[in-house]
Amino acid sequence: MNREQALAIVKLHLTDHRYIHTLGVVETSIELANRFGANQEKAEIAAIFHDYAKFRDKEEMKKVVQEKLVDKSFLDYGDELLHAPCGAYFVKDEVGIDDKEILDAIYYHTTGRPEMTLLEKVVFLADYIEPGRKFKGVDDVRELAKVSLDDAIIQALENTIGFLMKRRQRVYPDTLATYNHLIKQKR
Ligand code: DGI
Ligand code: FE
Ligand code: FE
Ligand code: FE
Repeated sequence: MNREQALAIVKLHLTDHRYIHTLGVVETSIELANRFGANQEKAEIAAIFHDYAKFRDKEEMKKVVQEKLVDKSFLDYGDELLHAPCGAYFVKDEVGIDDKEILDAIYYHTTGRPEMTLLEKVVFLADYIEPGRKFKGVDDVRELAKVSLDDAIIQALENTIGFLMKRRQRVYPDTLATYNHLIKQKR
């Protein structure tokens, strides 16, 4: 599957706004892959499909977690998390991609996980800093991303965890574990 075919598939599943976000994630993933030595072709495909399930029916996704996925913990931390693991499932099942590294980059793009692969880190960070993102603090993360993948991800996680806590939302345990893991590695 080439880039155009992949983009045509994903476009059918997204709003215009989310499709433009996806194009930004693709561009930034390629840039980060080249800067930090990840596989550029895999980064591109993972980025194209990372939000494939963003607009899927929530009940359908909960059913997928219950019936098809090993880790059920996604059900307990807010519906926003579902599109990442379910996206990986649908991209395999419906699009036929079965490269484990690409599927994992989709699966973990929202929460991260300790011991993220280089490809997972690239897509996770690109999702946060692509040019269309306007979050408070995103420019600091963009600056860090010029130098260190891990430092940029630590800052992105700090921002996201703080954002969730300010709103009294639950923080997914692996999001915190990712943060702890990266901090520990620095010392
Ligand atoms: O899908 P995108 O909007 O491009 O970005 P994303 O996949 O990073 O999803 C962002 C959403 O996920 C946002 O509403 C915050 C939420 N989120 C991220 N980490 C966590 C989280 N929600 C919970 N409950 N816990 C988390 O650790
Ligand atoms: Fe997402
Ligand atoms: Fe994200
Ligand atoms: Fe995204």
